[in-house]
Amino acid sequence: MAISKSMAEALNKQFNEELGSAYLYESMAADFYSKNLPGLANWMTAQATEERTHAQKIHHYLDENDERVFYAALSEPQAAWETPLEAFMAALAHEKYITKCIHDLVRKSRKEDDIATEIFLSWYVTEQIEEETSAQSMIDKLKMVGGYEMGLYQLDKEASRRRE
Ligand code: OFO
Repeated sequence: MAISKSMAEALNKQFNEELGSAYLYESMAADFYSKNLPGLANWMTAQATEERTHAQKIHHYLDENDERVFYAALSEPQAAWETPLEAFMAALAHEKYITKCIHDLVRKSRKEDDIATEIFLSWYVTEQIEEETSAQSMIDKLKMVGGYEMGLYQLDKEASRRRE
């Protein structure tokens, strides 16, 4: 069982993208904490934890294929967003970008007739549907709340219950 060197590199790039996602969501969490929204911060921290598991899965897959990961420099994430709605819209846009990365990887695996990697990536394809849906659902709720502070307080409370 072996994957091509260029597939190993592409997966390594995705490994770093996943860590970059975690970094972005940690930054959003920091912004929410600083604005007294601990529930939304908790949501983002849980999301960041999930992103690290996405990275770990790639790490293991590369290990199993006698390859290794290399850590790349992470670019400085944005530190503040005007409103919670803007932060979640940025999160959704980021997830759409990640979905494209995953789909590109699937196309690459098909081109290389690398069936094992294609099947490995299918988990990510499904996961991305969930990732986009959960960001979209927060956007929908924030739009419903509008500028109503009590609504934001309730939503923050609801978001504090997210564990994974
Ligand atoms: Fe948010 O799915 Fe990984 O990056």
